[in-house]
Amino acid sequence: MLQFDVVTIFPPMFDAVAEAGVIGRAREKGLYQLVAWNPRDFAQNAHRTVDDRPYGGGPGMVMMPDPLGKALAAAKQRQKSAGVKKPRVIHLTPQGKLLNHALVMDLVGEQGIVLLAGRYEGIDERVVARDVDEEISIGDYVLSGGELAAMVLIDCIVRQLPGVLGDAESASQDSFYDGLLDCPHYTRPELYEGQVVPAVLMSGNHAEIGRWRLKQALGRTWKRRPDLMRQRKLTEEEHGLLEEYKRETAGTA
Ligand code: 9WO
Repeated sequence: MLQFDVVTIFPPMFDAVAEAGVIGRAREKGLYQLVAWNPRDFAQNAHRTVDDRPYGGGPGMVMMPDPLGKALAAAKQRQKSAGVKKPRVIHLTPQGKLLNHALVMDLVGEQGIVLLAGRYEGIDERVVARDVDEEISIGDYVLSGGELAAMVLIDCIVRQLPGVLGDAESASQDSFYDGLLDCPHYTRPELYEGQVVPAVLMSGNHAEIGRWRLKQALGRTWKRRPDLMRQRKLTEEEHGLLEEYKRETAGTA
């Protein structure tokens, strides 16, 4: 069972992932465990203070190293008790390495993961130096804290665990699984607000349907994410399908 520990001053935020949808079900099934640690519970004074003014001056506050370090130590101790040899300790920050599907698949192979979610203007860098293995960003924007980023990471890791998704929703069918964006999807009715479903999807010809879906995935990736396209080697067949897509969509928006 994959072990997660999270260090956060807002443990209740993590009830959202622990309870809802396939990720909540996976926890009920015992496919992963998640424990939150609050640095306030390790603070020294009656006010349970975990932040202080930044050395060098300037606005805002910085998370103090001592309560954070003690919460992290408790998290690592729990990982050890759960049988994890060496947990990956990850700090969620816009300064980190950008999360992608390959990094998710790398993390799915871990026995245990400790997530550090900062607040205020950030955490004392000495905690990063001593305790953190890697810094990860979920995108180039600033949040109010690392918690939502930690939950994004938990969600995309857990849904890759064996037994979390059924056959129908299998992760191998996902966008990015094969380095491409997903194809468009349609369901009933056949005519909606004057728009019809592409005829090939109504044909029952599964070879043709497969070709169409791959062509759409290639075309969308080429048009919307040229960065992904440059990373993805195309087979002869895929190259042909992409050329078909370009011919068919030439002159359209
Ligand atoms: C605030 C800020 C303001 C101006 C210019 C740069 C800035 N960076 C930050 C900042 O990193 N604030 C953090 C809030 C402090 C600690 C955690 N917080 C956080 C984490 N915001 N956003 C994230 C995050 C984490 C992972 N991926 C994307 C965003």
